[in-house]
Amino acid sequence: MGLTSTHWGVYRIRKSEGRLVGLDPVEWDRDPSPLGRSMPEGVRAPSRIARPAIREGFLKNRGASREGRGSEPFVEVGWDEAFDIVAEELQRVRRDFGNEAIYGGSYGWSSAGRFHHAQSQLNRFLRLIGGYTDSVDSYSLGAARVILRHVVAPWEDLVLSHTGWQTLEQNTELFMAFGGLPGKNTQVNPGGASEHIVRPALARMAAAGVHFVNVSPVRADLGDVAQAEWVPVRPGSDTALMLGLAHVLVTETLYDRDFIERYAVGFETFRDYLLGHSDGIAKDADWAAVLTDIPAGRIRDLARAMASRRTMINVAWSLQRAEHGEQPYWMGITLAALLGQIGLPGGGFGVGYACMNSVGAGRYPFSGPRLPQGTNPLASFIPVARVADMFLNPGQPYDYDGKSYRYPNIRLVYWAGGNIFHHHQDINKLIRAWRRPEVTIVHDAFWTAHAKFSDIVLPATTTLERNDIGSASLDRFMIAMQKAVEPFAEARDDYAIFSGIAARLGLEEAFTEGRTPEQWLRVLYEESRPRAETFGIELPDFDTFWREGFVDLPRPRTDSLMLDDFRRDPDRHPLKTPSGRLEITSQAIGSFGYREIPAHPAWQPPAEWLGSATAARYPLHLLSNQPRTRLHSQFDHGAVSRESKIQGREPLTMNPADAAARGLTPGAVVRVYNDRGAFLAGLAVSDDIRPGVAQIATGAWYDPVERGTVGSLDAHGNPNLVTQDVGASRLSQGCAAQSVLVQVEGFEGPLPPITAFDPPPFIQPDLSGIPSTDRT
Ligand SMILES: Nc1nc2c(c(=O)[nH]1)N[C@H]1C(S)=C(S)[C@@H](COP(=O)(O)OP(=O)(O)OC[C@H]3O[C@@H](n4cnc5c(=O)[nH]c(N)nc54)[C@H](O)[C@@H]3O)O[C@H]1N2
Ligand SMILES: Nc1nc2c(c(=O)[nH]1)N[C@H]1C(S)=C(S)[C@@H](COP(=O)(O)OP(=O)(O)OC[C@H]3O[C@@H](n4cnc5c(=O)[nH]c(N)nc54)[C@H](O)[C@@H]3O)O[C@H]1N2
Ligand SMILES: [Mo]
Repeated sequence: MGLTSTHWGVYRIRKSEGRLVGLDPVEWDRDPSPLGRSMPEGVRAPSRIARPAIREGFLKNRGASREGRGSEPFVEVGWDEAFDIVAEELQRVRRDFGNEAIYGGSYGWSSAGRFHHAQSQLNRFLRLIGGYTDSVDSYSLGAARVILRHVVAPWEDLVLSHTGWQTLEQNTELFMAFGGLPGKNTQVNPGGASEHIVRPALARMAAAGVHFVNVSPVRADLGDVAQAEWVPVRPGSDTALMLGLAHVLVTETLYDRDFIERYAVGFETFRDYLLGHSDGIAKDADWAAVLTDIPAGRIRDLARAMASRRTMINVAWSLQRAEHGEQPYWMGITLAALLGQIGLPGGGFGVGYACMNSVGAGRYPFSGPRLPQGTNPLASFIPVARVADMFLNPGQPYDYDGKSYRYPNIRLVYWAGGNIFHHHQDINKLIRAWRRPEVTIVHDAFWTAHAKFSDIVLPATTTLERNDIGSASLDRFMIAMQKAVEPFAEARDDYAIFSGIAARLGLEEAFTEGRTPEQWLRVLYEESRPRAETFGIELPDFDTFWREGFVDLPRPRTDSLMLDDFRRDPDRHPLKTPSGRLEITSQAIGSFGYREIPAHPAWQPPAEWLGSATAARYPLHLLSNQPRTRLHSQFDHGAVSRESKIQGREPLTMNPADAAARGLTPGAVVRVYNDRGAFLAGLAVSDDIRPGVAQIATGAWYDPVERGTVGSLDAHGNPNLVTQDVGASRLSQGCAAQSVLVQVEGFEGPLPPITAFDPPPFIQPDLSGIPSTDRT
């Protein structure tokens, strides 16, 4: 049977009488993800977009009607009419305002498969028509990406060179996991996770006697290692904890002075801060204990243990998705520098173990087939998480990484492969911002909130409805992805959609290069063979690959060892920092003059955390982490996600004491709120979450009780109703979703129904052309 590849794994397609009935994990995957179970039924769900649809007001009055976004019904139209309108709007905006007025930053994970990758197709199309305003960085790693390149190395270099799990198993004695090592997150990998390696690796390490310390408000973040030690830190206080640890290392001279001297710059300035010489406050264990809720004695013991063992310090990405999110990364690396084990097997630091499957895979960083996207002729960009600010403040200045920029004036927004009404913070602010552009266009397979808030909605196929090639960096297999079912209703591939629009603009040949999708697959695959050869990998020809269904790529003979060449000879292998060394103090960052991020790592209290004045009114810190039951918002309507809901709502977990203090019982529907917004959730209680903290996964589809309305209650549990839309700092402008305080109360009154998975209302609905079996 043929294979398909998703961000959460590779599956064999099981059919019965021509119908897709199941996706079975491949035999080589020892820890397959259950998420595949959501797909066979999920791709034929009522929330599929059947045909092109245009918001009623837009059809009549175009941009003048944009207040109607999210509330007005849609009119279904034919593809020709849709293409005409899209082409007309693109031409108008380009002519009147220039290409800069098109926002194509289109953040989102799309689907696996290298050719039918929605965002790559969009980039290729928009670059061909003269460019667009783009986005840089990511929601995943906004703060980390910027700080890492200043103080150690570009994130891309680090992530590809993480020390392999096998080396950790053989050498690490103590694994300090800030944010834990949550198995749930290792289900996925962008572009494909053909073999799940992390949980088996953790089991081997535990068996080998590695001691794991889970520094997290949530015990389950290291739930795969039964004997892991739990340090239930206050959310947002990890930098204070790390400073407390560093204080012990420095004052008890447990740190590696030779390492610091040879490999780092700026230690003295930092030491003066740490010891309180520069500001009168010693960042000692007692100081840290007050901020973190971790007793001083325990902090001292941990520091001494770290200094006496081969220690790996890993910092989960969640820690930097916060106000001052740069700090735990900078400070984590500083702590590793003090231990002096960077570049040694099993020691040093990690910046993403267990955040995804591939980190630490120890494989060749081989670049497989990729769609050529061209280059954007325009330089216009924003840091991705500033998107609502861009819409709200055209022409206004903002800072980013030491420079000052102005927000462009966006007239047309084009999205393919993302869901901003899932991923962006402060949805009520987003709704106001989203009313600013004149036109919003989206391709998706499903009626997500993003689609419901758009003017022009074009139905895309899903992975299972087309052939493609699965190939992700550091992943073990290349996969011949086989079409499993016919496209739903009138859905088309993103490629076909852009080809149709390009034809209206006289650019069809330039966009398609005269190729069918199948011809593209062959060309992209063949183009990747010489790249493979540079790693000594011999790929079979395309026909053999397609016939056999996959290529098992060889592993390098030895695991990679992060920064070992730098350790061997820092003069011959300097870092890409200004000094060529680890920058414990960064002159560059100091020169930017940002008050909130001085020249060395420092504790900067966030505006929202349990230590701030706001906690008097909103006494719970809300963690919105990655979901176990889906990838972000994808297949929230699928079986695995829906089985986890409580009274149809996303589960919110609280400590039993916090629930009891509010008179709340498990299974109840609760209202979670702050000054920014409110959502409903289903209550779960657990001793495995520290008091003062509530946790809800991201990804429940936004379900406003009053459609299209700022301030509406969300019936379903999207945490971005309450999160803050502020930059981590002016340095990175990264997303700060984790810094948020809320209150939780029982929900009284009639429960609003869940309508998130229903299509929007249509006028003149004409479903006659759609086979009734596709509608179930
Ligand atoms: N509060 C809070 N918010 C967060 C986070 C958090 O931790 N807390 N995490 C953030 C992070 S790290 C991320 S990465 C983002 C994720 O945010 P997104 O990447 O926007 O989330 P997805 O749900 O993966 O959205 C992908 C969309 O693409 C569609 N799609 C899939 N395949 C195709 C295709 O072939 N063609 C087209 N046209 N569409 C397709 C899917 O149906 C889906 O609607 O969320 C961010 N938001
Ligand atoms: N199943 C599944 N896996 C995924 C994804 C998904 O949607 N579904 N998304 C993928 C993506 S796009 C990304 S970017 C990665 C993200 O990887 P991460 O950002 O690391 O993932 P999260 O689950 O948000 O956070 C990990 C844990 O950190 C803890 N945490 C939160 N705040 C703090 C804090 O202040 N201090 C400490 N010490 N701990 C804290 C939370 O309890 C949380 O469970 O995950 C990827 N993996
Ligand atoms: Mo992410």
